Amino acid sequence: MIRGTPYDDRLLFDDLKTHAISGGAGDDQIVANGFLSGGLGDDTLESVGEYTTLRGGAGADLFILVGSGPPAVVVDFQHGVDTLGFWPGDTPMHVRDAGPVTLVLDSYDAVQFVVLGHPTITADDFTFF
Ligand SMILES: [Ca+2]
Repeated sequence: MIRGTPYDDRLLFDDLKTHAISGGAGDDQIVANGFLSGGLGDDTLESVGEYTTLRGGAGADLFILVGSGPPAVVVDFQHGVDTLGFWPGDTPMHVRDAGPVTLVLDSYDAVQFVVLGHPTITADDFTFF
């Protein structure tokens, strides 16, 4: 487990290995593959690999999916508080399934983004850079 400090940390890993990272307190930026946890603060969690699990924790967190392939899973999205972010050039996505607890966004046949535990997601929950 890689742990951040109580301050604003930038934890960047582009090696595609599976990391377990906790940002701790502060407004952290975590870019990696694996199990990413923002903790307290307004964090940015960016998935760079496959099967990444993103947990923002408390605060207004930004979840970013990069690339394609098996899905990134957001486990604690808070409607009206957190944001789902996309970079230009990301493959167009559409909603495959929007059940009471799960939103699945995919492109073609590949699920890209799974959001668990949301009561409602609207256009205001997305940002496009
Ligand atoms: Ca947080």
